[in-house]
Amino acid sequence: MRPATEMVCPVKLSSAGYCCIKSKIKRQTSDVPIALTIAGSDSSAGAGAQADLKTFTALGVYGLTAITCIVAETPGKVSRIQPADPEIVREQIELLLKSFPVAAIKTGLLCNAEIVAQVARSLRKAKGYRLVVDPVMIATSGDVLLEPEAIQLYQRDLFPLATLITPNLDEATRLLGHPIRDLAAMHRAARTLATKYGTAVLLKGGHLRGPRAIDVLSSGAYTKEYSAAFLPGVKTHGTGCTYSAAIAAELAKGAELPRAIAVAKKIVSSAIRSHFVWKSGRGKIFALNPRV
Ligand code: PXL
Repeated sequence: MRPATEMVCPVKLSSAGYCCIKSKIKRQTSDVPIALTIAGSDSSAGAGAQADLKTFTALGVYGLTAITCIVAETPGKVSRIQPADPEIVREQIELLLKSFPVAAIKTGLLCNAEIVAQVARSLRKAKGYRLVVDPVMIATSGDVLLEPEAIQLYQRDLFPLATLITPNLDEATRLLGHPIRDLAAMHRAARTLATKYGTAVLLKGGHLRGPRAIDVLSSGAYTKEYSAAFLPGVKTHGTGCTYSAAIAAELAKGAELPRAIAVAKKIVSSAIRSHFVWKSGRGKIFALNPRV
């Protein structure tokens, strides 16, 4: 073997003195789209900011995060929620939006009224992004994740900034004040919410048990259904997060809203179909597998 001192770098040094291997280092600006998630941290990584990042990556989008709270949990059991100081939430969002060309943003769990108000203030100052608001209120496990006072602020401050709002049936029931029991009622509810908030609404019907999981998009101008086979027996955790993150990723790539939702619906169905399952001391643990 030749001694190290005799090794010659095959490419010339740049003016800064760095060895620049042209074939390996790309110097032009990246054209990968960027999406930001403003969400809670789920320690089990099936929901929240972790699910969003996995989904962004699977869809070829570079993901950024602004963490709103830390949730100690496993699928099916929320053990503790620690909200972040609204000031650090503000700093994460404003720093990221000043520094990166963010094309799309999604909000997930915002935890309390102060954080909802702060997120709205920070987003109002920025321009040029498309916003998906997933109004996370209750976990699949039934645990309450959002302070009731925060729901007023969502409606007053955050919904007016949104390109799309993605409530599930429980969240839409909370927003409307009456239950939604079948597909015809879902159509009515989606239209009412779209008119009330002046933005597009994707009402997710996954909790209406039946052979198909049907969602209804209403934009005021049109209504559209998205349908996929309902997959029984998989204890899902994080499907809502994965869905809204996939929509944000497709919007970041420049897709029109109906197309972004169609792609996202396929990703979620595939993530459920190809789920992981492990045996543990407390029974089986399931996790989604977001991939294209
Ligand atoms: O799936 C809703 C959700 C969103 N965000 C975080 C969560 C959960 C559910 O547990 O922990 C951080």
